[in-house]
Amino acid sequence: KSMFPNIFSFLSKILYKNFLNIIAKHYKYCDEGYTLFEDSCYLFESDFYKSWHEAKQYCISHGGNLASVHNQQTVGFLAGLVFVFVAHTARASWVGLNDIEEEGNYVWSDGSPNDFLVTWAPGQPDNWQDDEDCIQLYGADNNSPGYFNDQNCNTAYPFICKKGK
Ligand SMILES: [Ca+2]
Ligand SMILES: [Ca+2]
Repeated sequence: KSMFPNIFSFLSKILYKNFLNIIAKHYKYCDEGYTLFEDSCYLFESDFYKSWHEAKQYCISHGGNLASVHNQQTVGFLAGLVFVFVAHTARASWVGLNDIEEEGNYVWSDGSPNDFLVTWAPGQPDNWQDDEDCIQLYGADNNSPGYFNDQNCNTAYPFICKKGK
């Protein structure tokens, strides 16, 4: 038998593998359960609720962090259709914003810059009873869905994780 068909088969396998690698690099999808928005993947966890710190640990253990937000489009994404129809929750959900270290100095738990002024719900942040340092995004069960509120970090709520695609 001629050796050429074997060589051709060998080369085409290499080419095909390279081709798949190139495709995979250009069209990398989010992990299962995550939803792509802009260049990040978001997980809306509402099957179980966690305190802010536990939620943050959960997100970190899955390769991300609690969600940071850097533009209003992302707020719209988080608060809008996906929030209601993918997460199946109308409840407020933890994001990464907090002023645990210093009262009134809000930072994102993923270390990203605080370059976006979140739209606080009316009367928020109020640091109620001097004990609200973790931030949540209000859902549809609130008068101000899509707006932010400071809440007691130990309270269990749904939460939103974010990681790269
Ligand atoms: Ca506070
Ligand atoms: Ca509050």
